[in-house]
Amino acid sequence: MSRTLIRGGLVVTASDELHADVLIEDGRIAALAAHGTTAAESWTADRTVDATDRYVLPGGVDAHTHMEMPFGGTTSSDTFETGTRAAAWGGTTTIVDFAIQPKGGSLREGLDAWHEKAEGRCSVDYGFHMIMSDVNASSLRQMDALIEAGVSSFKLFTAYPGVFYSDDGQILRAMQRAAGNGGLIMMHAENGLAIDVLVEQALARGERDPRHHGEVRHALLEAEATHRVVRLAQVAGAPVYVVHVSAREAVAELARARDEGLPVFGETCPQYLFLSTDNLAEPGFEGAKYVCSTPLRPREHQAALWRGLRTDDLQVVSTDHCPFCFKGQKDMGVGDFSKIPNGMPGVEHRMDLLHQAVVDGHLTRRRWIDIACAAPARMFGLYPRKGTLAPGADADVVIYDPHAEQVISAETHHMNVDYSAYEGKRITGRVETVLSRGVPVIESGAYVGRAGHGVYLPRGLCQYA
Ligand code: DUC
Ligand code: ZN
Ligand code: ZN
Repeated sequence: MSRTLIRGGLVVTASDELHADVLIEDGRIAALAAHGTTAAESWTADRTVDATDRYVLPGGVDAHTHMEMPFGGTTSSDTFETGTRAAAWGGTTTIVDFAIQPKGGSLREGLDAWHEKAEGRCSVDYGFHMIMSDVNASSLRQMDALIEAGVSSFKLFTAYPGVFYSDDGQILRAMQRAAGNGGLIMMHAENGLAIDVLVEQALARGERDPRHHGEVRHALLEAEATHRVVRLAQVAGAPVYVVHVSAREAVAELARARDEGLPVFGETCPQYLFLSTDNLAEPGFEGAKYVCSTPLRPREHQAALWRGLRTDDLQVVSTDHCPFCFKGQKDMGVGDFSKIPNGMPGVEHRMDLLHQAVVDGHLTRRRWIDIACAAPARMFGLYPRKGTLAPGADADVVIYDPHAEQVISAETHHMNVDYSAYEGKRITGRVETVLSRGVPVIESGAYVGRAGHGVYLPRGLCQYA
């Protein structure tokens, strides 16, 4: 039996902060005991990690990534190997990525294809959601088997007509199925049909720069779709989780529904909390670096997102990590913003950016761990194996130095992408050591992990619905 002891740190979970020593046995948390007590002093271990003046955190759970995803005529630039290694550098020890049902194909085919990409390549553990790009009688029935296979959440889109778009009838049917089988429907909520009209009109007027991407994907078209999917879910009697919420009007729709007692949940992402349309309007073609959907909003929207995170109208911060290189991928849209591949890198910096939010006074430490670790684990049926530090949980542990200073840069990041959306941003706090199921992946600022250490996580049902 291997035993590791983490001594002297401040353990922070979603519910507690305590100066405690943590004992790990065979990849799981065996016990916590107050630092300096006879119980903790009596522990012996093969390996002791000194966490004095450090936080001891559960590994981050990023519930929204797109590794090597074919999209917009190209493929996102992080593989499962490079993307999960970058995740580990940033203190994220679980990702939930999106497998895609091929049009005309089955959910199982999509899942098998994503297993093939990920298996044997990941540095940290991974699960899958399923993007339903072809909702029909057969794929609706297959949802039940996917849940049995540990894929308990299904993403549908009101955006991207001709690609991932589902109409209201298809969305209602999927929600009805989820009401019966316990699945969670995740919605990309933007009115894609209306957006396509505005894209065509903008291009006809000669509005071709990246900043127009933000203008045509109007905040009200996010709010309208959010309202619609919330009410469709209410009619179906199903919970719904709205991904990458960026507009204050959309937060208001979620807050209203939650005030009515509906099982409605929302996620936002660091890019909406820290970046804005000012970035989309950067000179030349620079704005393309920030093209993603939902789009960045004017900075006035950020206050509503922070408030939503504090009041629990938004429960989760994930990254929607979907990187495309500036040279060779984003430049497919020079002269036509609608051809810029949609997506931004971020899997490496979520924990740090949210720690900066603690330093800046937007969040408490416990809320940081809630929205980044515990709530995503609960939302997607992984708790308490993931998302907390408690006896029996996987020993996914981050030793975090809250006083270290770092500057984010593409020169030093580990994601396979040639730019950083946060280039030059100063962050207080840094990941020092990361354990995945008790095994060191990052140790004193060096990668010591292994592609293939990460295992597939079959997930249970949403623990909030
Ligand atoms: N939005 C993005 O920006 N990229 C991937 C898919 C999505 O919905
Ligand atoms: Zn989306
Ligand atoms: Zn996404």
